[in-house]
Amino acid sequence: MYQLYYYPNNASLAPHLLLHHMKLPYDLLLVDKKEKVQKSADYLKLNPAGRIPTLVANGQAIFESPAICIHLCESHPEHKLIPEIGSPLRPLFFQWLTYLNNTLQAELMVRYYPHRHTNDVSTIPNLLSAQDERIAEALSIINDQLDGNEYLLGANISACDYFLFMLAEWSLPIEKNPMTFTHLADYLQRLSTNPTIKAVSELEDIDLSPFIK
Ligand SMILES: N[C@@H](CCC(=O)N[C@@H](CS)C(=O)NCC(=O)O)C(=O)O
Repeated sequence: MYQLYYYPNNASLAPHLLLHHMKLPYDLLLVDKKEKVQKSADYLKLNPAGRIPTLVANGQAIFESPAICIHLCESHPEHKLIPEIGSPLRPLFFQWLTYLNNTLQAELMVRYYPHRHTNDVSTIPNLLSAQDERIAEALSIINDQLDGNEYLLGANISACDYFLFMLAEWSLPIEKNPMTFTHLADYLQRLSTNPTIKAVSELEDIDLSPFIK
């Protein structure tokens, strides 16, 4: 039994998708971000970073969304959401998951929390437009990878695709959003018919209509 501390459409979405895809037993525990519960003393005991998500696996708390995803994939290899050791796709899995988390997600975080990245609020509009360019650059690299590939690693779905779906959803408000890139748009339209993405989006009240061309 797992416990996922989550908030709808937050960084908990990728782990939630994996738990659902693998049909694992889990409790979803809402961290009320509006009430800043992620900064409460009890939550900080689980996750000293005060961020969402946290997964409790066999009584052990784990934070950082990609680490949670890797742990779930490795604990349940029969679901093949991570290539096996020795497969040439395995380093590509780590490459893309890290790129998604360390580049695209990091740029999105600055866009969503711009006030944490400047001492002068008058610069926030400039920060946002610079971020939109940086996000579009990352989306363009991902779009190239999807040219001729059904999924990020090729023919088969992996945890990287669920992670990318989460970040693509967050990127929708920007001008050069994922649906303006040919291969990404085809891919996201395909992903929006994935049974796990449909079910979890319904649970988290995520609108899939922007992904339908
Ligand atoms: N690198 C972390 C980022 C987690 C993160 O920043 N989560 C956001 C929600 S998407 C959050 O908790 N924000 C509330 C806050 O920063 O106070 C991860 O991937 O788990």
